[in-house]
Amino acid sequence: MFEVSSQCTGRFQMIPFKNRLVSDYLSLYLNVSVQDCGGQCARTSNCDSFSYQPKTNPSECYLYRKRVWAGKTPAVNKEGLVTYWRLADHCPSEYILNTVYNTCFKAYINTGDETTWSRAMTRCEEDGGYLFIASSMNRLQMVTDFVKNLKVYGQLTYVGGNDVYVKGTWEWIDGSTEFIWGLTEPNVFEEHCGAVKTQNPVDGLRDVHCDSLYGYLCEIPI
Ligand SMILES: [Ca+2]
Repeated sequence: MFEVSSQCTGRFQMIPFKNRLVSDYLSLYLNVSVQDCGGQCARTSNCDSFSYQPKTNPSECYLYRKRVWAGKTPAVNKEGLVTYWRLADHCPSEYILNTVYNTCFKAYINTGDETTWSRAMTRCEEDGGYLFIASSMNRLQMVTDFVKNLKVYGQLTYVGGNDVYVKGTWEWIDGSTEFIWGLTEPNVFEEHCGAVKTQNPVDGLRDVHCDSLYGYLCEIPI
């Protein structure tokens, strides 16, 4: 993470997914440093992430309207590109802060919230985040604790893992590839989206059909 300050401030975090240029960027700056690229993003009110290519001459700095993520389309391969997300200062209302992971969490698991995986992702994006990254046992436990506090017990609930973009290659929104699968999962090749059972998320992830209607878990890093 690095911080940019001058008249405008911003905090940015490098994320694991690399080498992919999302082609609907807001603007391109050439021959600036990574700090100046972050500064341009910080000064641009609707900039939520940027990608920086330090190796070309001139260097390239792309600003985005959203926090772009692994698998986001339209995207093209671009070697050496590193992506950073602008971090929020605080959780939006109705989101719960987790101070261990510096992330905000919200469960859309009430009756009427059920939707498809891609609509759930869009809904999380509208909040400024993405579908929850349940890439470790600690993070699966976090779902358990949060849902227990809510005293809400849903059924299957979408999280951000998927192999929508490269079939058979499962990844999280941030490009990480650690998956703790439930017993016998992933078990169906046509199931390309990740879900957990809110009663017992630590039993591991399941692959499900992306068009199934489920609740979902959103997160926003801070
Ligand atoms: Ca399955």
